[in-house]
Amino acid sequence: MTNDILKYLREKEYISGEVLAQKLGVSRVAVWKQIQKLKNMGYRITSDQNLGYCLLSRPDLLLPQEIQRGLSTNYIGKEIFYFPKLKSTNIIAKEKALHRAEGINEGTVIIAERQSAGKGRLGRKWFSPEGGIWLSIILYPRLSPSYISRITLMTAVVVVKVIEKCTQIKTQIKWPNDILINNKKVCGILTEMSAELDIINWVVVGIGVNVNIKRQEFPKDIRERTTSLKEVLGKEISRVKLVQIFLQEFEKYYGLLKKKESFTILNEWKLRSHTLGKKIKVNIGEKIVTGEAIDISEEGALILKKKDGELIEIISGTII
Ligand code: BT5
Repeated sequence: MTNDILKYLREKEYISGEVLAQKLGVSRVAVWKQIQKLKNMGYRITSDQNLGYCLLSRPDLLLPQEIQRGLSTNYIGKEIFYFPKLKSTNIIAKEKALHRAEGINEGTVIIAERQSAGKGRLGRKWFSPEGGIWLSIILYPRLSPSYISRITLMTAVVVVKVIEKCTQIKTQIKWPNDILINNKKVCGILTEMSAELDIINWVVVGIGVNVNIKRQEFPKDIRERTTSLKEVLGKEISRVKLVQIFLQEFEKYYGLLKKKESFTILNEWKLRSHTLGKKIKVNIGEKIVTGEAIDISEEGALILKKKDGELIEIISGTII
């Protein structure tokens, strides 16, 4: 019912409790209760004895009704599960992805104001206080598991485009999953999947963007390597808007990927690469390899030219 009340509150400057009750077919007390609920969520609503209720401002919370208002996607974000706090949106998304048969559709989004156990790759921690965007999208692509790296690259391209669109800030992509501003990390992507030999069961794409977070809030051990949009811009920006544009762009690029048109995505990735052309060291688990990053393969692997001229393809690793 809160959604309906919000709709009416937005339509007029003032609307009386009586009219609202009539429109919704409930009692005035029920309307009052819903108004209190909205206030508790952060909506500022005044009430005038003669005129009724008036919506003064909306909170910058990532509430589904705010994100979905004016969202022009066909399926990404049509269903949003919202949590003021949870362990990790990827964990919940993975649990939900198992329930496809029970109506968890492709494009379902899990979003949280903060995470108590945000995850990075390889068991690393992801710091996720209030003010960031921590979200995961559930996908069921009919693609081979070899597409997984391309999904991460595609998401990186989408994030870069969205940040540019919303803030005009120039960003770069550090292979495979970091978005940087002036060499500092502003966003990380965590793609997880379950697959059979040649078919993906589900994919969960998690993104974490430091939006309205103050520099001093970051833990000391990562502060020097980390930034937020607020720090770079010197002001806060609307996270709801950013999420809306992200979901729209994501649907567009994911559509290309599903049609196996990776070419555009790879080209856009290369244009914004922080990695290509650089001499780097990559930790690939069992060893560290050194060389020049010369290209990205069609599958999304990093192509490294070693000192002796040998070319190697790295599917997954961490640049150190
Ligand atoms: C990543 O891992 O960069 C993937 C991060 C994905 C986070 C999202 S949030 C929504 C969804 N739900 C989750 O639980 N996770 C996803 P990796 O490349 O392993 O980088 C992790 C490293 O980044 C850490 O070891 C820190 O050094 C650094 N780090 C941690 N928190 C950070 C932050 N908020 N901003 C920038 N760097 C951070």
